[in-house]
Amino acid sequence: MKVYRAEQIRNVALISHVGAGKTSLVDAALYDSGAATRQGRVDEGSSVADYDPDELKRNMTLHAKALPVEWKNTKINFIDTPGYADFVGEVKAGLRVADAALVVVTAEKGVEVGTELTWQYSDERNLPRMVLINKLDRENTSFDNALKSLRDRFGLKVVPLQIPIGEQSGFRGVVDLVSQKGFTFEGGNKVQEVAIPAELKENISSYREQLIESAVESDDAMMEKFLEGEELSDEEVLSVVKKGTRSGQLIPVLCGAGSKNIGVQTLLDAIVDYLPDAAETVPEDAKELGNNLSMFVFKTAAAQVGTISTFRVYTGTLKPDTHVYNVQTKADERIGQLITPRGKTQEPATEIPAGDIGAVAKLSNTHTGDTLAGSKDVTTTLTPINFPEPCYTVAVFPKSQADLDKMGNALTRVVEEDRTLRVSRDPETAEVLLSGMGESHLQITIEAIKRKYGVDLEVRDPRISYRETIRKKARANGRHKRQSGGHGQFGDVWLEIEPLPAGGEETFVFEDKIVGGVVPGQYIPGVEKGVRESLKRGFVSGNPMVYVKVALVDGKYHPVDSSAQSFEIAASLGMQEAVPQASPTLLEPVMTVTITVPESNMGDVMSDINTKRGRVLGMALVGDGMQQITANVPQAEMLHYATDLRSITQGRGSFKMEFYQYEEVPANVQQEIIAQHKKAAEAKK
Ligand SMILES: Nc1nc2c(ncn2[C@@H]2O[C@H](COP(=O)(O)OP(=O)(O)OP(=O)(O)O)[C@@H](O)[C@H]2O)c(=O)[nH]1
Ligand SMILES: [Mg+2]
Repeated sequence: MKVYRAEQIRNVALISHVGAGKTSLVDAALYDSGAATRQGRVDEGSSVADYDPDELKRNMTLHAKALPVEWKNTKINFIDTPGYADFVGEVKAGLRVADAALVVVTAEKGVEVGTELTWQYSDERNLPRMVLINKLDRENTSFDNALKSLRDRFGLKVVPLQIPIGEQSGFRGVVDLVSQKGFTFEGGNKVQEVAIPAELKENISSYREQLIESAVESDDAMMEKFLEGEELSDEEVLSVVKKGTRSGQLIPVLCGAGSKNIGVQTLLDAIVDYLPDAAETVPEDAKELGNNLSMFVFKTAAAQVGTISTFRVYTGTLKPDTHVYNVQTKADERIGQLITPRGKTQEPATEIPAGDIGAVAKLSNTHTGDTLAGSKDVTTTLTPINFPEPCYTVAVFPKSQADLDKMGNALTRVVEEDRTLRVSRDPETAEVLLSGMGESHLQITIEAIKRKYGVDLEVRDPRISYRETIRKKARANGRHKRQSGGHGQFGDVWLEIEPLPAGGEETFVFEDKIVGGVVPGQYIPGVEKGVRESLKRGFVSGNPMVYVKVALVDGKYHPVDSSAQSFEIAASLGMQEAVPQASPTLLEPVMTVTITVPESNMGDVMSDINTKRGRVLGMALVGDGMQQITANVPQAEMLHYATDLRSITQGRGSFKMEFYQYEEVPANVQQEIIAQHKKAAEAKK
């Protein structure tokens, strides 16, 4: 592929609700531009873009990918992204290096939840955008309805740039409202200019008027001309549409059916004509670096040839066989061969200039989100990707010893690739926890770990760290006596136990109340140790006991047979006696949960919290029709909340949570936990 300068490059992220047809569109564009000899098809597994085994298996895009399409002396770097909500990190990564977004909606559904969410992410980056109303070939679709849903949701700045010729099975082309020309696409990648069908003529002038009216908002001189009733030339219209699109005052709407290859070439033309080029859009953080080479890595993925890092160059030019410095990790990285990535059919590149996207293999110390620079003098990093926090956690277990040995490394690697994953170890349960954006995200990660690193992992719900405590005072004796051969063992203690204030600073207090040396001082540490150990093990559920005060009040010793160890055992036996008389009970971690949902979902979210044994603390309006609910909910009920909330709000809701305090578990739930513990303990025997 020839080298394109920034002025000839358009970096366009494709975003949508899941399945709107983004990938099919890229496959058609690759075919139309001559990069592919046949049109790849996601349904047949022949897509150039969706080729990863996990993508093929699920028939959906899982990774952000750069797919350059050469069109009219311009390189359009499409960045295809997943529509499925769990992969929001990939969408954010794709948008991070794009200069514009192409929002795809279907003619069937118009605006969907995924459209709204990805629109919002584009707003976060102030990206100019265009909308494609896709799948216009399908039954029961309507351009007008889809357009209406767009304007209702995103405002009147959303205006058609094209209107369809024919509808549903008769959909065959588009009329371009600027040039007032008609194009039909019938058979493969052929396009034909046609006369505008008579029945559309009337519509066209009113749509064109609407387009111009919105576009002139971005240009005072043109606005004046327009208001005075003067006719604008086609060039003038093109230039104001361009200006309006770049400033975000206008969002042009196009028509198509990607898989049928209708409207794809007119879409490519519009991208070249109206979307900003890479030279216009150098961001402030990159400008500061002057001519120094700087590049931003938005994707890393393990492949057979080693890790492939995909990046956008912001300043300077990257050449093969050079060195770059990783500003984050301070690593010196050797750049070998340069690659122009294009799904499964990558090409070698001679250089990657500013504004373009490229890839290299085998960077050893570079991860997603890192900045690479041509010189060590560069110390500031480019703006990172605004990844969301993980909201779903599982515990992972190796299936065999071999898996155990390789597990740590594999987890570290996937977390470096995918920044919406986190690995941690629960210090209490000693479980390894993997957190991500949802059940599917984690499941796909586990499958990828098996395929790429040969590590077989099993997933379970994380164990909840319960606590035991007591509700009243008790007094009991513990006596350890053994006579075996010569030297015996003897210890005898009386313990008094009582609850400490729950939630207080102190979780355990030991008091030595021995008078008259009935238990000699040298054995007391043994008693305390025995008590502590038994508290650590727990008495009813296998969880540690807290908030208890234990006093050693009386005891006996034997001048020859007693030892610290004998007293340790006696104390432990004493605790076993005392606790059952002291109304032992279970405590569970309760979380403070902050949930943001559309107002219309409030009722359902609150009643769901009730079924989860939660307490709503308050709610507040946070703008844009969203409400924030704060509640305390037991952790045990929140393990699958990401999935529950998604189904209640169709994906519009989000939540955060943090530990609040330990609270007593209701009796019926306690019984279940205790029964489960008994069963597990039996199984171990
Ligand atoms: N009838 C019709 N079907 C289409 C069109 N475009 C795509 N499809 C079908 O819609 C389904 C989803 O297409 P994809 O291209 O994978 O959609 P996507 O937006 O990339 O999906 P995700 O990446 O998973 O979000 C496939 O079955 C396609 O064949 C179209 O223009 N018309
Ligand atoms: Mg896709």
